[in-house]
Parts: sequence; C-alpha cells; structure tokens
Amino acid sequence: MVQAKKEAAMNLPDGWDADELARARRLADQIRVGADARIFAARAPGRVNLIGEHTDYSGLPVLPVAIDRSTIVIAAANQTGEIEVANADSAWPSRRFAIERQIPPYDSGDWANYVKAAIQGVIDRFAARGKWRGASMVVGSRVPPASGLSSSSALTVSTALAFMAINQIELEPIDTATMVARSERYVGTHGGAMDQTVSILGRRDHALFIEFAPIRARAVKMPANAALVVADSREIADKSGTVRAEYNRRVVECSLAARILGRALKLDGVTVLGDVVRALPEWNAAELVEKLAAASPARLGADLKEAASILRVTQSALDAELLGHGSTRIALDLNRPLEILKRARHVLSETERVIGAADVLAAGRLDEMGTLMDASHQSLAGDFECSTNRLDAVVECARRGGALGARLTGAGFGGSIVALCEVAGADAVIESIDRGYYAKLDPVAPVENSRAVLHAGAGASVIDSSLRRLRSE
Ligand code: NG1
Repeated sequence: MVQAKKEAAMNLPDGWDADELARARRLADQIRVGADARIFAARAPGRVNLIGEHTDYSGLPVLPVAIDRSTIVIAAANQTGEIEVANADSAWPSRRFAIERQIPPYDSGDWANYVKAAIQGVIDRFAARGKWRGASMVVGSRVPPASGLSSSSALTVSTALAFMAINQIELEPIDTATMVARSERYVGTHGGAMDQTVSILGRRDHALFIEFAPIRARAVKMPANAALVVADSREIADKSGTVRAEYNRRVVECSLAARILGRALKLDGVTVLGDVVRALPEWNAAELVEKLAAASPARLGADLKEAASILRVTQSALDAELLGHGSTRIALDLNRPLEILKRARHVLSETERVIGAADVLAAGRLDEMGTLMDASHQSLAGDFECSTNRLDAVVECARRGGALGARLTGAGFGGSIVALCEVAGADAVIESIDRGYYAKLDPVAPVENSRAVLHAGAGASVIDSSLRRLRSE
C-alpha cells in the first residue's frame, strides 16, 4: 500500500526492513540538503510474473508477485523548479530537466526517460495544477535491469511516488497504478498495467490476481512449501530497441485479432480480446479461436490493408487507431505478415490458465500450478514466439533439476525464467541451472548475481523523514 508515514521505525510500512533502511540512508547521504530538511524515500519493488504473460494489454488477467528486490528514490524539494536526478550506479549518468507541460524525452534508451515518464504521468493526471515543485533525487536499484523483472516499473513507480510526495499529492493505490501504467508508455512501449499494479499493490507472501478495465486485484496466499527460483538467461531483453518493436507488434496483432473476432461475433466497440471475453460470460478459448479462424486468415499483410478490408474500415483510420501518432507512434516492420491466429490462441488459452492458476495456487496444489506454468511456456514459445533458445535452455535445466514447472517471465525475448518448486527442492533446481546453463556460458560471470530464490514481498510505499531521523531509524 502507498502510505506516507511520518513516524519512527515501529510504524514503517511493510517492506522497509533493516536492509532497505540502510540502503535508503546511504542514498540519502548523497543528497545535498541540511540534516533537518524534509526528505522522502519511495520504495517500489520489481516483480516476477507467475503466469498470465502478454495478457495484460489485452485487458486479461495476470498472476504476478512483487519481489523482495526494490528501487528506492530519495527526494528533497529544490528551489530550481527542475528535476535533478542521480543514480547510485555510475553506469547511469546524472540528469537534469525542467518540469514542463510536455517534457521532451531523451534519446531512446536513456535510463532517465523512465524518470521523465513518471513526472509526465503525474503532470498529465493533475493537468489543472499550474505550479510544480522541483526535486533533487537519488535513485538506487536492486532490481536487475533488462532481465524481465520489471526494473523499469520499479523506477517509474518509485519516482512517481516521490514526486507526488514532494508536491503533496495523495492518490488511491489503484489510481496511482492506472496513472503510472499509462505514463510508462512515454518510453514508447505500449504495455499493459501488470507491472505497475503489482509493484504498488503487492503483498508479502502473496501473489496478486489482477484483472483490468478497471484494475482490481485479489491477493492469493503463496503456499508455505512453495519456492520461486528466478534465473536470468543473461540475454538482454532491451526494451528500447528490437524487443520494443517485437513487443509493440504483438500488441497490434492481439488488437487486430480482437477486432476481427468482435466483428464476427457482432459485438460493438471491441478493441482488445478482453472486450470479447467480458461480453461472453460462457466463453472458452478453443471456440473463440475457431470463430476467429473462420473470420480471418491466420496471418495478414503487414500494411494493415487486408485487416482494414476484413474490418470494413479505412486503412488510415485503422493505422491511426493501432499505431498512434507523435513520439509514441509504433513502427511496424512492413516486410513481415501479422500473425493473428497464433497470438489470439496464446492469449485466450493463457487466460484460461491464469484463472485456473489462481484457484490451484490458493489451494496449494503446486503440481497443477507447475503444469500450468509449463503449458504457458510452451504457448509463449510456439504461438507467441517470444521465447529464445537460451530461455528454453534455462527452462529445461530447471525442469531437469526437479522444478514442478518453469517458464519465461515478463516480456521474453531474453530476460529471466521463473521456476516453481518445493522449498526443499530449490537447491537442486539452482544446481541444475548452474551446471547445465551458466557453466557453459562464456565468459563465466559469478552465478550468484544471476539466479536466486525470490520471495513475494510488499508493494510500494513512501517514508516522510529528515536525514537526521532517517539515520536514527
Ligand atoms: P517487462 O518484462 O517488464 O518488459 C512487459 C510489460 C507488461 C506485460 C509483460 C508481458 C511494460 C512496462 N511491461 O513486461 O505490461 O505486458 O511485458 O506479460 O511494458
């Protein structure tokens, strides 16, 4: 829960354990303000998604956990009216920018675009407010970047919370999630709202069953005997380049599938597959896929002409609706056809799996949960085509080591896998990945940084303090 606390240690929001406080203190020491100046420490976790991959932007459910790795932003109001932001990791250079109605982005790939995204999101949400306080910020992250654990959302959420605190804005957690999810599109990825929502609403020892349109979440207790092994393939899923193009392409393909299906079923106003599912309480994936196959070729020309003709709309109207305009316009590779059927088959079958998984997990039936995760990976690899040889290899090693199920987690195209096992079996899974995967990588980097047993941790929160008080907490 997002909560500003003014009091000392005993009242700190969940997630602020001794380690996190020590990190906050070290970061706060880098900010140049007097010991009694008011500072805010915002903490937002990354996430690992258990199941429900590439469903959120179709408005369909997901089942992630917030992890016990977070990004912390320390912020103090400044007099310049600008945002000055430093990163504790020297690989990410300091940045300074003015708070304007439309903040121009840095070049694609610049880390501070996520900072700008957060600030722009707050400004857009509270557009009527004329004057904004600037802030000096220091960022420190323990969520590994580009590894499918949503370091981007941890940064965007923590920055938004810090900036809101500086400007004395309070918002319900669900509203904050909606705002930040939208604002992250500033970086050009047309993502859903899973990452931001679980980062904000996550609960210790629980997964979150999140539904969309509107966002709502139900906590599902993680069985006490369950362990989550997360292993990074060390293949970088860089969301500022080709991965972003592939991701956005999937968003377009899924929306086209939805529109064609909506038309075939005579449903009004369908733009995402979730609209179809919500209109048909008795739906099932196999039947919907069959209906789609009857209404459309499995793949369509990439210039949207064929899709426009099936949908009986003009190509330019479809282009504007699907690809957007301005700095967030999606570029489509016009040499490749758009996959419609396979993408819809993944999203719809995955939705059935997610709904099943929430019940199975709540009942502690880990074997069945593992089977669903395996099926999810197969569908992501085959129909959604977002796995890679390396991700498949790590998944395979986890299974060989006795995992009950394993799958890529996050957008894919590199990044991490998540394996479910019993607590007592976690070491064997890790050993199998070490031996079967990391040992064969060249050059050999310390494996300790690449895989771990992660725990479901608390969602984001803010501490309102002074340097002096933070030091004594
Ligand atoms: P990651 O793994 O953080 O790139 C992305 C999207 C999610 C979701 C997953 C796939 C963003 C910020 N995140 O996650 O919304 O669509 O892919 O399930 O775009």
